[in-house]
Amino acid sequence: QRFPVVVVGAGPAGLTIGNILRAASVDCLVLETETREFIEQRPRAGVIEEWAVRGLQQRGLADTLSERAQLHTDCEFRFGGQRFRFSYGELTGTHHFVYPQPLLVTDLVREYADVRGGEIRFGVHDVQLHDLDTERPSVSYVDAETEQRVVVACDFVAGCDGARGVTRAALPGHAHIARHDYGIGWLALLAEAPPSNDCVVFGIHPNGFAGHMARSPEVTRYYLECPPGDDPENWSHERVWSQLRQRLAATDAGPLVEGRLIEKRVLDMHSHVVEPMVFGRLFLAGDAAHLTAPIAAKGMNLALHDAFLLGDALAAYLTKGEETGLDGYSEACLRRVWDYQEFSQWLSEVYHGTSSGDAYRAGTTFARLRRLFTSPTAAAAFAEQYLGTAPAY
Ligand code: RFL
Repeated sequence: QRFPVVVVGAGPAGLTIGNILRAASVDCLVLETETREFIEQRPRAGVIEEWAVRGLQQRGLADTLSERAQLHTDCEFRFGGQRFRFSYGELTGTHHFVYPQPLLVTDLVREYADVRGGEIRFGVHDVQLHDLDTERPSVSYVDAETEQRVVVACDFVAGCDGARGVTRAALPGHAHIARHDYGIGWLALLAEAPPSNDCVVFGIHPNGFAGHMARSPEVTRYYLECPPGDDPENWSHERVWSQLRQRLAATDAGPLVEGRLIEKRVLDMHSHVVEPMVFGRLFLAGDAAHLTAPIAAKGMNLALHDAFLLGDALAAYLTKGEETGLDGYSEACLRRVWDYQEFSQWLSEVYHGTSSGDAYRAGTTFARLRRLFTSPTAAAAFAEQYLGTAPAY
């Protein structure tokens, strides 16, 4: 078998690249370890930045999203028992789109496999990359049905298999990986309950951070700061809702609408960045190259940014022999990656400073928060970073 491009991983990054290649009539093969049903239901992100939605629209990938996504223009900080609304939409004229990641993945798989006729293999295992530093790389995998190893020759490999995939491990030993561990855990919850507020809420409280994010009229995501590595079983239904009520309490705030917890998992907050994102014929994209702790809800947006650049660059090279996109790929991605990493680090201090037990950090956290609501310049800078600026290209 031979395909010009093998894409490893059918997440937002891999599927977007596959779709861009198919639109340019470039053949590619997507390999995915999970089943189609599984990836279409895996709950994760929900917040997509406006420039990313425009990028999907330009590539014909956002028809359903454009119809069904909710537009968000405000968020609310709660601290010191009070609520402070932050209208970033008014400040910037742009907004966030809330559209659950499994719906986006469902749309992208359908478009790739059912509409654009792209090849995809689900349930593969033991994916291995070969000869990446030659002009004739290949990828091999064990097929789900036949249990036979299949070798696919290709020109390029797009490594889009997420934070726990195998493509990053194919980098040579001297590859540079910068890591940051926040030393904090978040209990990520999905509640079968309508949202309790008309916008995202960030609760900054001595007991720890709490977050409220609408996902759909029936489902709401909540987060509770907890020790890293904590066992979700330590968090009973009663403890979760009592902590959410305490940490999100504020004068004039409505009651929380409680519901059954349908997801409860602990995420340890850490990030890493691979530099450069390219080795020979392997191009990494999305979480495979840079894991971004979900503090500022940036991961999927970065995955889409990489995918637009890599999809366009591969299509330009394979159809017209243009090399500039591939040559500049890593640098162009990393500029946004580091910008978003820095913002996540800044925001982490806002969320976690007061619960650190350190009176000095608590004092500076409140100073940052007050500045957002007293300095128009600080507010404008925050809004710009929170929404992510449109790419220059
Ligand atoms: P994905 O989505 O992890 O997809 C990788 C795919 O590769 C498959 N795979 C393999 N396939 C073949 N061979 C292998 N050896 C393989 N190993 C793995 C996997 O099964 C999977 O299908 O990576 P991608 O495409 O880079 O997309 C990244 C995003 O998924 C991620 O950054 C976001 O989910 C992060 N994130 C958020 N990002 C946002 O922009 N906004 C948010 O609101 C937001 N909320 C979140 C989040 C991540 C969360 N978790 C679970 C860490 C909330 C949570 C709780």
